[in-house]
Amino acid sequence: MSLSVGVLGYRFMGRAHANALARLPMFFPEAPDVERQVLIGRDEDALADAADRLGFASTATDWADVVDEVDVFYNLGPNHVHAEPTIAALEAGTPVFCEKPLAPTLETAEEMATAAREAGVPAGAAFNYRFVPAIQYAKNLLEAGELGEIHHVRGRYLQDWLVDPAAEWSWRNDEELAGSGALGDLGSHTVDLLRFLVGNDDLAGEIERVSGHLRTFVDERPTGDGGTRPVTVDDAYSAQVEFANGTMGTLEASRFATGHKNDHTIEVHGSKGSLKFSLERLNELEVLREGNRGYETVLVTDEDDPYVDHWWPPGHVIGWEHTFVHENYEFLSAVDAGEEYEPSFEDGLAAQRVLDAVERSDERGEWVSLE
Ligand code: SOE
Repeated sequence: MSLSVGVLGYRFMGRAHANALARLPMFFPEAPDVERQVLIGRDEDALADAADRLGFASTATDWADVVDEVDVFYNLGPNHVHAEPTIAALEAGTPVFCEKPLAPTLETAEEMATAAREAGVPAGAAFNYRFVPAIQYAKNLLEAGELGEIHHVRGRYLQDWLVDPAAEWSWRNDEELAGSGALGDLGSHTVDLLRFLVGNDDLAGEIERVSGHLRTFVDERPTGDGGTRPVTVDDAYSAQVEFANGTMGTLEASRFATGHKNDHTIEVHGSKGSLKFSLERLNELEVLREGNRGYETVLVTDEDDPYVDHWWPPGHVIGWEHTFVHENYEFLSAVDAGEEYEPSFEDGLAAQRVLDAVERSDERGEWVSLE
């Protein structure tokens, strides 16, 4: 059966997911056939050009005309556009794949998760970094107990695209449109990855309380038409977190980390060993195994490593865009089989709870327990 897909959004994430859909027949022949049926956007000229380049059969300027006409709805729009079309699609019984973070606020994320529960169809949160082979290799090590009791986790996501005060204002700088800045945009990835790696009860469990700090370094930006608009979200955050089983976590993200472009690193320290992952070297995992004096660098590109056999022989490394192919393969396979998909909206909501607690902690200047 071929799945018709309607996609809202055609810029950065639109290209990443359209590229992923186009790769599936060639590299994941067992994936369901997918028809890129309709691309949704507001600017008709830009939309027509994007539909042509991204391989969509048609376009629409109103999502309401689409969400009950396709087999799957992708919401790749800005955060403030996630809820309404997604809930409408779910109420029409259409499975949804929504970019992260789920919503600008915890309250809206709860509404979206409730709609997904009531719809009873797959609702995926597009946390693509779960689908890095090295991350799944790390998860397998952790769940096999190879690192022992987990004492520390550390997640850091550093970019520098806003360090120039002349960098233009965008929706990502606005609390109404985005919800938060680096916290939601980057911190949501880190929180989800830590939940994926050590979130089960045998390891760290869930994050239970946080102490957060948010900072805006530049509070007004040019809008390109000679005007300016205020920045009403964080440029950077840091947080201490405590997991249910006592694991200590240190998290941070910044859009002002000069010299760092897309530097997402995860570290885990256990009683029997440690591991370190860096997105800038995403084919590798550094592992300190029990009894060894130093880390070994594992090149996670063997045929039996996750997803690698779909691509190239050992050592022929993959890239950032391949994580989108993997997540689209898994999501569309779940839709086709009528099965659950993770990360679901429950995972999106769980991440949103942590983001909200970090913001509340920053406001109060004290530790905050998750509700
Ligand atoms: C921010 O610049 C951003 O594009 C995030 O929105 C993405 O989720 C991340 O994967 C890369 O950086």
